[in-house]
Formats: sequence, C-alpha cells, structure tokens
Amino acid sequence: ESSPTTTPSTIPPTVTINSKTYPTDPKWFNISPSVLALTSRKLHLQRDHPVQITRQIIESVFPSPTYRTYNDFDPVVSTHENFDSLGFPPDHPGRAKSDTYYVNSGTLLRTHTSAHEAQLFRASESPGYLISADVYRRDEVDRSHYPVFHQMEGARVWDRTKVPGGDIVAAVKKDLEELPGHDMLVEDPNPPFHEERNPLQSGHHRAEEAEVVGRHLKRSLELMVGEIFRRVKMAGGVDEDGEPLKVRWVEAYFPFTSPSWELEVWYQGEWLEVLGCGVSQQQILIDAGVPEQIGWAFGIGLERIAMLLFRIPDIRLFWSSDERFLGQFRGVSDDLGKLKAFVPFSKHPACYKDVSFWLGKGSEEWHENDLMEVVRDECGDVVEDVKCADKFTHPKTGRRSLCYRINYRSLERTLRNDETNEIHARVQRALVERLGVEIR
Ligand code: FA5
Ligand code: MG
Repeated sequence: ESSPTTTPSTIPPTVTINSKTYPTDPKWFNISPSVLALTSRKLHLQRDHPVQITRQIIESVFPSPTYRTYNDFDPVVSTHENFDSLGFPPDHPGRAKSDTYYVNSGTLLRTHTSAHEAQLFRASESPGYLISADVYRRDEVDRSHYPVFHQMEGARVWDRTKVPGGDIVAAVKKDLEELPGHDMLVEDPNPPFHEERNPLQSGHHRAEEAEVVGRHLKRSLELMVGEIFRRVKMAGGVDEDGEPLKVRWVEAYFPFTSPSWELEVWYQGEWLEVLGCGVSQQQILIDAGVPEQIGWAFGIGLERIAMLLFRIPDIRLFWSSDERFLGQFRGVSDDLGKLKAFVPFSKHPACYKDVSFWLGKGSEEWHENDLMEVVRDECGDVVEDVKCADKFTHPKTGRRSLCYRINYRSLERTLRNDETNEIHARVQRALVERLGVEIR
C-alpha cells in the first residue's frame, strides 16, 4: 500500500519548515519542493495582498474583544489535531496520502484551520475567535485550485455556568438581538435538524439551545457575506440594478459539527459555495476541558472570496511577485475605500500538449493527484490546467492507458515553443521516473 508514486525521488532525513526541523518518514513524506517553498509565504499576513485585505474585511465583522484573532499558527500539525480531535473516522478519505501532505505518520501540513479548534477551545481566552492560515491539500490543477490556499475559521461559545441563570437560550437570544439586521434575501428551507444527516446532539443539547445557537451562527455569517458583497459592489463587481443580495443555506456534513450547513451566494448567475459551518460537536469541547460550553464554528476560503472582491481570474496570481499584480492593491490595507477590481494584464497564448502513457506494474493504485504534483514540480506556475483527455484499458492485457492534456500558459510572458517542448519533455521524464509509467 506504500505506493511508490507519491514520493519525490530523494527524501531528506529531516525537513525544516518555518525554522523548525522534523524527522521525515520515507513511507509517509510526500511534500514536494514546490509546496515546501510556499510554507514561508503567509500571504494572509502580507500587507496590501488581496488575501490579507480579504482577511481584514472579514475580521471587521467579528469585533474584538468578543472575537480574538490568531493569524500566525504553524502549518505543521499532528494527525491528532487535524483529524482525530475533530472526530474524523480512521478510514476517512481526507487522511489519504493522495490528498494530504505528510511529514511522517503523525505529522502533516494542516488541511484546514479547524486543526486549531481544540487548542483554542481549551485556551478559552475569549468567547469567540478567528484564525486565518495557509492550508495544504493535494488537488487538481486549474484556475481555481492550488495546493496551498488560505482559510479563516471562526467560532463562538457560551458557557452554561457563566450565563445569567444558566439559561443558554436567553443568553444567545440576547446576543442575537444585539446583532444588526440586514435586507438580503435568505433561502433556508432546511428543518433545524435531520435525524440521520444532521441530528440534534441530544445527549448534550436541548433542541431550543441548538436552534438558537444555529440562528446566531446563521445571522453572523449572513452579516459577514453582506459586508463582503457591500465591498464587492464598491469595487464594481455587482451590477447596480438594485437587486438585493441573495443567499441560501444548504445542509452539509462535517465530522465536527451537527447540524451543519454550507452558505451559498447567488453570483453571476450561479450559486457559489463560500463556507461550511455548524453547531460544534460537544465531544470536542469535552475533550478540550470545557464541557459546560456550547457553540458554533465556521470555515471559509479566503482566495475564493478575494477572487470575487477583486475579480481575480486565476488562483495562481495570488502567488505572483509581479509588480503588475501586487502594485494594484497598494494602500488598500490602510484604506479599504481604495478597493477596486483587478485589471488583468494581457493573456498570453495557451499551448496545449498531450502526454499518453501506460500505467506501470503494481499501479492499480493510480492517484491523479500524483500526476498533478509531478506537473507542478516540473513546471511551477507555467501550467494553467491539466485535464484527463482519454482513458483506455487494453482488452487483452488489461493494461491501462491514460492521456492528459496540459495547458502551458504563463501569467507573465509568452512561452517560446522550444521552451514549452523542453518543459513537456521534462514532465514526461519525471512521470516515468516518479510514477513508473511508460510513455506511449
Ligand atoms: C472545511 O475545510 C471545514 N474545516 C470548514 C468548517 C469549519 C466546517 C468549521 C464546519 C465548522 P471545506 O473543505 O468545505 O470545509 O472548505 C471550506 C471552504 O474552504 C470552502 O467553502 C471553500 O470556500 C474553501 N475551499 C475548499 N477547498 C478549496 C480549494 N481547493 N481552493 C480554494 N478554496 C477552497
Ligand atoms: Mg465543501
């Protein structure tokens, strides 16, 4: 099961990430050099960067001191923090080496900011918190997916032993009434609970308690989305036809919340998922030593919001150090009134090249993400997307053949033909060396 496919050709005995050194395990280590190089970038902390500006806008909706912000947690966490502490079952697919970057069997690059929930519930420094951080997922290659992106996590708790009369419902209701109103259209056809999919945590919560916590959660997040879209409008990204913003709540599933929802926004003719959230699983609070608290949590993708706010067409741009990109956001951190849409620089021509290959022996375990990674390692950001163009199984031998179409297009310059050929040849060599395939 230790597929040879996922590991860079040479594995160093240790790896240093943000000046801490960790022992690697060759059976687990699968962090490619290109991803490792991004662990120090911390775009959410870089002044005038669109990811940082987006964080600032969201933070403005969750006032201090109720919500404390934590923006500099290390990306290296334990499997316990990232998965076990949140109730992920042992066989959850998110744990697979094909989806997650591991340092060794017990250490990985966090896949979400929820990895820090338990530690903050335990610390209990404030009734609410916000975390923003870089997160890492092995994934496909296209204009909206990148192996590193940023999330913001938020949570809010109430303590039964500290609210007046021990009355959680009254306390949350009071906080809910103090939240501002809004005029957006909200579709929420979901019953408060669903017996199988989204049950009340009946051993811990009364229905009225979980319902009012859910209402506080939903209103808080509607206000956040309202603020984001007020800014999108300022930047000229919403037609001025006076239509109010339309959002909807969709039932969702997360191992660490119940009930759970996703919030979607109607934007440019389609529903766009912006965040996941729910009433926190009581077991997390119990394990964190605060069994008397009840609360909610959410997680949102910052690039996805930044792409809306600034009309940024390609997720690779966030990592650009090109002045034509960064220069357009200068001064916005200090004055959000200066926020305006990004003006794309001219698009350079696309160059499509195919690679066809037979899978090697013992490669029943083919993971497309392994190929995506090889392509990123060899080409960096000159690849815009990679798509499977053909699949074929030989009728006699049963051997499998795949064909992928790679779109080479730099954001910064026109690639020369000989240069693209050379990169493509390098990709083919690396696929042979690292994934054991046979080029057709
Ligand atoms: C999570 O990561 C949960 N931790 C969110 C959560 C937190 C739920 C707390 C409940 C309580 P999910 O994988 O759906 O869930 O990601 C959350 C958000 O991150 C998505 O809504 C999306 O905005 C963003 N996101 C997810 N994957 C990507 C990606 N590959 N690229 C960019 N943004 C992404
Ligand atoms: Mg999701």
